[in-house]
Amino acid sequence: MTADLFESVAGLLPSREVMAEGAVLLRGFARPVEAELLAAISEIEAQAPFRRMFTPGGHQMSVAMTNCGNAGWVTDRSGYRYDRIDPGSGKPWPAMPSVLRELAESAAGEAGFAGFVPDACLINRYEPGAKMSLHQDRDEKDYSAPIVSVSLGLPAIFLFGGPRRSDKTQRYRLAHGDVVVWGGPSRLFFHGVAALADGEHPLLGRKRVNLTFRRAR
Ligand code: MD6
Ligand code: FE
Repeated sequence: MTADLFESVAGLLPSREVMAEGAVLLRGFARPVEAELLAAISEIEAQAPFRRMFTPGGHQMSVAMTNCGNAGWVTDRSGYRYDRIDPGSGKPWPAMPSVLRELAESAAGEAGFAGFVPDACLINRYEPGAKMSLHQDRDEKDYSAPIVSVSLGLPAIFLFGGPRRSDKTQRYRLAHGDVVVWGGPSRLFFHGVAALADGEHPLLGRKRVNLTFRRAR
C-alpha cells in the first residue's frame, strides 16, 4: 500500500539528474507525448526522408539525418552549416510541429532556460552499429541558448566530456523519452554517442531517433 503510493507519487515527480553545470537529464520527460512525437516524425520523414550525409572530410556518416524548422543542419564536402533549404528536395525543411516545439520549450523551462524558442530541429536516426564521434556543437550563432535533446527508441550510451577533446568522458544511458537540456557553462563540451547496440523497441523497432532543438540563428 505505502509502496504503491510512493511509486505513483514518484512517477509524477520530474526526475532530474545534473550532468554538469548547465546540463540536466530529465528522465522520461517526453513519454506523455510519445505517440504525437512519433506521428509528427513520420510526417516530416515523408516530406524530407532520412539520409546519410557526408562530412567535409568525405566520410559518409553512419547516422541518417533529416530536419524540421526554419533552419536545418547539413553537412557536405563544403562544410557544416544551417540552411533553410533541404538540399535533397530543393524545398524548405518541413515546419516544426507545435508538439515538438512545445516539448522543447517546456523542457528548457524545467531546466531553467525559460524563453528558449528553437528555430531548428535536427532529427538523427541510429540503426544498430551507428555512432557519433566526439564533437562540439558550434555551428550555432548564439551559444547563450541551450540545446534540448530528446531520445526515442532503443537506448544509447551518451559520452559526455569536457571543454577539451582529450577530457575524460562520462557515460549516460539515454532511454526512450529521456530529455537532456544543455547550455550555459557546458554548452561547448565534447560529446558523442557509442555504437548503438542491437535490440527491439516496442514502438520504434530496431532503431533510436534523437531530436536536437536549437537556436541556430
Ligand atoms: C544524439 N546528440 O544523441 C546526438 N548535441 O544522437 C548530440 O550530438 C547532442 O544530444 C548537443 C546537445 C545534445 C545532444
Ligand atoms: Fe552534438
